[in-house]
Amino acid sequence: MKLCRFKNNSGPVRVGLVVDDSTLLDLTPAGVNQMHPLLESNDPVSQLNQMAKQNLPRLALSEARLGAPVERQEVWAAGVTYLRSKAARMEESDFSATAYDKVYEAERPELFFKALAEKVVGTGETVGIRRDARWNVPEPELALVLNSHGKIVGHTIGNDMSSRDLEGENLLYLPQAKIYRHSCALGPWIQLGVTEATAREWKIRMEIRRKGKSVFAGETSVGQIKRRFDELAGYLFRSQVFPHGAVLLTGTGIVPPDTFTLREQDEIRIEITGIGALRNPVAVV
Ligand code: DO4
Ligand code: MG
Repeated sequence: MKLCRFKNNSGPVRVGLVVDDSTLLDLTPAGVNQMHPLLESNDPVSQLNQMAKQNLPRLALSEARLGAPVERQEVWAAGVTYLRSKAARMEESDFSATAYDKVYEAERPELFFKALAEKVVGTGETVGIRRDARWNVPEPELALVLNSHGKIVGHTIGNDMSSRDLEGENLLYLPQAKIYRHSCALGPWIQLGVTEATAREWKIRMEIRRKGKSVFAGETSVGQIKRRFDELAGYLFRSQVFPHGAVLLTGTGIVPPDTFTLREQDEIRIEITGIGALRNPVAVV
Protein backbone atom coordinates (compact mmCIF):
# COMPACT_ATOMS: atom_id res chain seq x y z
CA MET A 1 0.00 0.00 0.00
CA LYS A 2 1.57 3.25 -1.20
CA LEU A 3 0.98 6.47 0.72
CA CYS A 4 2.06 9.74 -0.90
CA ARG A 5 1.99 13.51 -0.58
CA PHE A 6 0.93 15.34 -3.71
CA LYS A 7 -0.25 18.58 -5.22
CA ASN A 8 -2.67 18.85 -8.07
CA ASN A 9 -3.01 22.07 -10.08
CA SER A 10 -3.80 24.31 -7.13
CA GLY A 11 -4.27 24.21 -3.40
CA PRO A 12 -2.31 22.75 -0.51
CA VAL A 13 -0.33 19.53 -0.32
CA ARG A 14 -2.67 16.52 -0.04
CA VAL A 15 -2.26 12.94 1.07
CA GLY A 16 -3.05 10.19 -1.41
CA LEU A 17 -3.02 6.48 -1.99
CA VAL A 18 -1.44 5.08 -5.13
CA VAL A 19 -3.79 2.24 -6.04
CA ASP A 20 -2.21 0.91 -9.19
CA ASP A 21 0.72 2.05 -11.26
CA SER A 22 -1.19 4.97 -12.72
CA THR A 23 -3.98 6.07 -10.33
CA LEU A 24 -4.02 8.09 -7.17
CA LEU A 25 -6.87 8.35 -4.64
CA ASP A 26 -7.18 11.72 -2.93
CA LEU A 27 -7.69 11.01 0.81
CA THR A 28 -8.81 14.58 1.64
CA PRO A 29 -12.57 13.76 1.65
CA ALA A 30 -11.82 10.87 4.07
CA GLY A 31 -10.49 13.48 6.51
CA VAL A 32 -6.80 12.78 5.91
CA ASN A 33 -4.76 15.96 5.52
CA GLN A 34 -1.51 14.66 6.96
CA MET A 35 0.31 11.33 6.96
CA HIS A 36 1.36 11.64 10.62
CA PRO A 37 -1.86 10.33 12.34
CA LEU A 38 -1.90 7.31 10.02
CA LEU A 39 1.75 6.54 10.68
CA GLU A 40 1.09 6.74 14.43
CA SER A 41 -1.94 4.43 14.29
CA ASN A 42 -1.80 0.72 15.15
CA ASP A 43 -2.89 -0.53 11.78
CA PRO A 44 -2.64 2.09 9.00
CA VAL A 45 -3.06 -0.55 6.29
CA SER A 46 -6.53 -1.64 7.52
CA GLN A 47 -7.55 1.98 8.00
CA LEU A 48 -6.49 2.82 4.45
CA ASN A 49 -8.19 -0.28 3.04
CA GLN A 50 -11.45 0.94 4.62
CA MET A 51 -10.97 4.45 3.23
CA ALA A 52 -10.20 3.10 -0.23
CA LYS A 53 -13.70 1.57 -0.32
CA GLN A 54 -15.21 5.06 -0.19
CA ASN A 55 -15.94 6.94 -3.37
CA LEU A 56 -12.77 9.07 -3.27
CA PRO A 57 -11.63 11.38 -6.07
CA ARG A 58 -9.27 9.59 -8.48
CA LEU A 59 -6.63 11.25 -10.55
CA ALA A 60 -3.97 10.11 -12.95
CA LEU A 61 -0.65 9.72 -11.19
CA SER A 62 0.98 11.52 -14.12
CA GLU A 63 -1.09 14.64 -13.35
CA ALA A 64 -0.06 14.86 -9.70
CA ARG A 65 3.14 16.51 -8.49
CA LEU A 66 4.50 14.20 -5.80
CA GLY A 67 6.19 15.79 -2.80
CA ALA A 68 8.78 14.15 -0.58
CA PRO A 69 6.83 11.73 1.67
CA VAL A 70 7.97 13.40 4.88
CA GLU A 71 6.24 15.97 7.08
CA ARG A 72 8.04 16.92 10.30
CA GLN A 73 10.30 13.89 10.79
CA GLU A 74 14.03 14.33 11.20
CA VAL A 75 15.96 12.35 8.62
CA TRP A 76 18.93 10.31 9.87
CA ALA A 77 21.23 7.87 8.12
CA ALA A 78 23.18 4.76 8.97
CA GLY A 79 26.61 4.30 7.41
CA VAL A 80 28.94 1.44 6.51
CA THR A 81 26.22 -1.19 6.68
CA TYR A 82 27.32 -2.91 3.46
CA LEU A 83 30.73 -4.46 2.84
CA ARG A 84 30.89 -2.45 -0.42
CA SER A 85 30.52 0.82 1.50
CA LYS A 86 33.24 -0.14 3.99
CA ALA A 87 35.66 -1.03 1.17
CA ALA A 88 34.96 2.20 -0.76
CA ARG A 89 35.49 4.45 2.29
CA MET A 90 38.69 2.64 3.26
CA GLU A 91 40.03 3.29 -0.25
CA GLU A 92 39.08 6.96 -0.32
CA SER A 93 40.81 7.85 2.93
CA ASP A 94 44.20 6.98 4.39
CA PHE A 95 43.76 8.07 7.93
CA SER A 96 40.04 7.26 8.33
CA ALA A 97 40.33 3.71 6.99
CA THR A 98 40.59 2.15 10.45
CA ALA A 99 37.48 3.98 11.63
CA TYR A 100 35.38 2.54 8.80
CA ASP A 101 36.82 -0.93 9.32
CA LYS A 102 36.05 -0.77 13.05
CA VAL A 103 32.52 0.61 12.74
CA TYR A 104 31.51 -2.12 10.29
CA GLU A 105 32.38 -4.74 12.93
CA ALA A 106 31.36 -2.76 16.02
CA GLU A 107 28.24 -3.41 18.04
CA ARG A 108 27.14 0.24 17.78
CA PRO A 109 26.31 1.35 14.22
CA GLU A 110 27.32 4.62 12.59
CA LEU A 111 24.29 6.93 12.66
CA PHE A 112 24.33 10.56 11.55
CA PHE A 113 21.83 13.36 11.15
CA LYS A 114 20.99 13.99 7.49
CA ALA A 115 18.19 16.54 7.02
CA LEU A 116 15.22 18.40 8.36
CA ALA A 117 11.97 17.39 6.64
CA GLU A 118 11.57 20.83 5.09
CA LYS A 119 14.93 20.47 3.32
CA VAL A 120 14.23 17.08 1.74
CA VAL A 121 13.47 16.99 -2.00
CA GLY A 122 10.99 14.63 -3.63
CA THR A 123 10.99 12.80 -6.91
CA GLY A 124 11.50 15.06 -9.93
CA GLU A 125 13.16 17.75 -7.84
CA THR A 126 16.81 18.70 -8.05
CA VAL A 127 19.47 17.12 -5.85
CA GLY A 128 22.62 19.13 -5.20
CA ILE A 129 26.35 18.74 -5.64
CA ARG A 130 28.48 21.13 -3.62
CA ARG A 131 30.29 23.79 -5.61
CA ASP A 132 33.31 23.48 -3.28
CA ALA A 133 33.66 19.71 -3.74
CA ARG A 134 35.14 17.88 -6.72
CA TRP A 135 34.01 14.28 -6.11
CA ASN A 136 30.27 13.94 -5.67
CA VAL A 137 28.11 10.82 -5.75
CA PRO A 138 24.56 9.70 -5.03
CA GLU A 139 24.00 7.02 -2.41
CA PRO A 140 20.87 4.95 -3.15
CA GLU A 141 19.44 3.63 0.11
CA LEU A 142 16.39 1.95 1.53
CA ALA A 143 14.79 4.32 4.05
CA LEU A 144 12.85 3.15 7.11
CA VAL A 145 9.85 5.25 8.13
CA LEU A 146 9.57 5.17 11.93
CA ASN A 147 6.72 6.49 14.03
CA SER A 148 7.26 8.32 17.34
CA HIS A 149 7.49 4.97 19.19
CA GLY A 150 10.33 3.81 16.96
CA LYS A 151 8.13 1.30 15.15
CA ILE A 152 8.96 0.72 11.48
CA VAL A 153 5.69 1.56 9.74
CA GLY A 154 6.88 1.88 6.15
CA HIS A 155 9.72 2.03 3.66
CA THR A 156 10.71 4.56 1.04
CA ILE A 157 13.68 5.27 -1.24
CA GLY A 158 16.43 7.64 -0.14
CA ASN A 159 19.38 9.33 -1.78
CA ASP A 160 22.14 10.28 0.67
CA MET A 161 24.05 12.65 -1.66
CA SER A 162 27.70 12.81 -0.58
CA SER A 163 30.94 14.61 -1.35
CA ARG A 164 33.57 11.89 -1.21
CA ASP A 165 36.60 14.19 -1.38
CA LEU A 166 35.50 16.08 1.74
CA GLU A 167 34.59 12.88 3.57
CA GLY A 168 37.91 11.28 2.59
CA GLU A 169 40.02 14.30 3.54
CA ASN A 170 39.02 14.22 7.19
CA LEU A 171 36.30 12.31 9.07
CA LEU A 172 35.46 15.52 10.92
CA TYR A 173 34.26 16.95 7.60
CA LEU A 174 31.49 14.32 7.41
CA PRO A 175 28.67 16.79 8.23
CA GLN A 176 29.80 19.05 5.37
CA ALA A 177 30.12 16.08 3.01
CA LYS A 178 26.62 14.93 3.88
CA ILE A 179 24.46 17.87 4.96
CA TYR A 180 24.05 20.73 2.52
CA ARG A 181 21.36 22.18 0.28
CA HIS A 182 19.36 19.50 -1.59
CA SER A 183 21.59 16.70 -0.28
CA CYS A 184 18.68 14.44 0.64
CA ALA A 185 15.97 13.06 -1.61
CA LEU A 186 13.11 10.77 -0.51
CA GLY A 187 10.25 9.26 -2.46
CA PRO A 188 8.27 8.68 -4.49
CA TRP A 189 5.98 7.41 -1.68
CA ILE A 190 5.91 5.28 1.48
CA GLN A 191 5.28 1.57 1.01
CA LEU A 192 3.30 0.45 4.08
CA GLY A 193 2.72 -2.97 5.59
CA VAL A 194 5.88 -4.80 4.52
CA THR A 195 7.92 -6.97 6.89
CA GLU A 196 11.72 -6.85 7.11
CA ALA A 197 11.87 -10.37 5.67
CA THR A 198 10.03 -9.20 2.55
CA ALA A 199 12.05 -5.98 2.24
CA ARG A 200 15.26 -8.01 2.40
CA GLU A 201 14.24 -9.70 -0.85
CA TRP A 202 14.16 -6.36 -2.68
CA LYS A 203 16.79 -5.25 -5.18
CA ILE A 204 18.19 -1.70 -5.27
CA ARG A 205 19.21 -0.40 -8.69
CA MET A 206 20.69 2.92 -9.70
CA GLU A 207 21.29 4.38 -13.13
CA ILE A 208 22.89 7.75 -13.90
CA ARG A 209 22.29 9.27 -17.31
CA ARG A 210 24.22 12.11 -18.89
CA LYS A 211 22.94 13.83 -22.03
CA GLY A 212 20.64 10.87 -22.61
CA LYS A 213 23.37 8.22 -22.23
CA SER A 214 23.87 5.84 -19.34
CA VAL A 215 27.15 6.64 -17.54
CA PHE A 216 26.72 4.38 -14.53
CA ALA A 217 24.46 1.50 -13.55
CA GLY A 218 24.67 -0.67 -10.46
CA GLU A 219 22.61 -3.07 -8.41
CA THR A 220 22.61 -4.53 -4.93
CA SER A 221 20.12 -6.23 -2.67
CA VAL A 222 18.58 -5.07 0.61
CA GLY A 223 19.44 -8.51 2.01
CA GLN A 224 23.12 -7.54 2.05
CA ILE A 225 22.61 -4.95 4.79
CA LYS A 226 24.65 -6.27 7.70
CA ARG A 227 22.43 -5.08 10.53
CA ARG A 228 18.79 -5.83 11.35
CA PHE A 229 16.41 -2.91 10.84
CA ASP A 230 15.15 -2.99 14.44
CA GLU A 231 18.78 -2.87 15.61
CA LEU A 232 19.37 0.35 13.60
CA ALA A 233 16.05 1.85 14.73
CA GLY A 234 16.75 0.84 18.34
CA TYR A 235 20.08 2.68 18.37
CA LEU A 236 18.49 5.78 16.81
CA PHE A 237 15.88 5.94 19.57
CA ARG A 238 18.37 5.37 22.43
CA SER A 239 18.37 8.36 24.81
CA GLN A 240 16.46 10.31 22.15
CA VAL A 241 12.87 11.24 21.35
CA PHE A 242 11.28 11.90 17.95
CA PRO A 243 7.80 13.33 18.62
CA HIS A 244 7.09 13.47 14.88
CA GLY A 245 8.78 10.15 14.07
CA ALA A 246 11.93 9.79 11.99
CA VAL A 247 13.19 8.52 8.68
CA LEU A 248 16.35 6.40 8.75
CA LEU A 249 18.39 5.72 5.62
CA THR A 250 20.02 2.29 5.91
CA GLY A 251 23.31 2.83 4.05
CA THR A 252 24.54 2.36 0.53
CA GLY A 253 25.70 -0.80 -1.20
CA ILE A 254 26.20 0.78 -4.64
CA VAL A 255 29.32 2.89 -5.09
CA PRO A 256 30.35 4.13 -8.58
CA PRO A 257 34.03 3.68 -9.54
CA ASP A 258 36.50 6.16 -8.03
CA THR A 259 36.87 7.90 -11.41
CA PHE A 260 33.18 8.83 -11.41
CA THR A 261 31.77 12.13 -10.22
CA LEU A 262 28.34 13.63 -10.84
CA ARG A 263 27.88 16.61 -13.15
CA GLU A 264 25.23 19.27 -13.42
CA GLN A 265 22.15 18.02 -15.36
CA ASP A 266 22.91 14.34 -14.78
CA GLU A 267 19.73 12.34 -14.14
CA ILE A 268 19.69 9.86 -11.26
CA ARG A 269 17.16 7.05 -11.14
CA ILE A 270 17.02 4.84 -8.06
CA GLU A 271 14.69 1.87 -8.09
CA ILE A 272 13.82 -0.41 -5.23
CA THR A 273 11.74 -3.36 -6.34
CA GLY A 274 8.71 -3.43 -4.05
CA ILE A 275 8.59 0.38 -3.77
CA GLY A 276 9.06 2.15 -7.12
CA ALA A 277 11.54 4.66 -8.53
CA LEU A 278 12.97 7.97 -7.30
CA ARG A 279 14.20 10.27 -10.07
CA ASN A 280 16.22 13.45 -9.61
CA PRO A 281 18.21 15.78 -11.86
CA VAL A 282 21.48 17.18 -10.50
CA ALA A 283 22.41 20.84 -10.00
CA VAL A 284 25.44 22.57 -8.49
CA VAL A 285 24.49 24.29 -5.23
O1 DO4 B 1 30.77 7.47 7.15
C1 DO4 B 1 30.45 7.60 6.04
C2 DO4 B 1 29.10 7.53 5.51
C3 DO4 B 1 28.64 6.17 5.16
C4 DO4 B 1 27.38 6.15 4.39
O2 DO4 B 1 26.70 7.14 4.21
C5 DO4 B 1 26.91 4.88 3.83
O3 DO4 B 1 27.54 3.83 4.03
O4 DO4 B 1 25.87 4.89 3.18
MG1 MG C 1 24.95 6.79 2.89
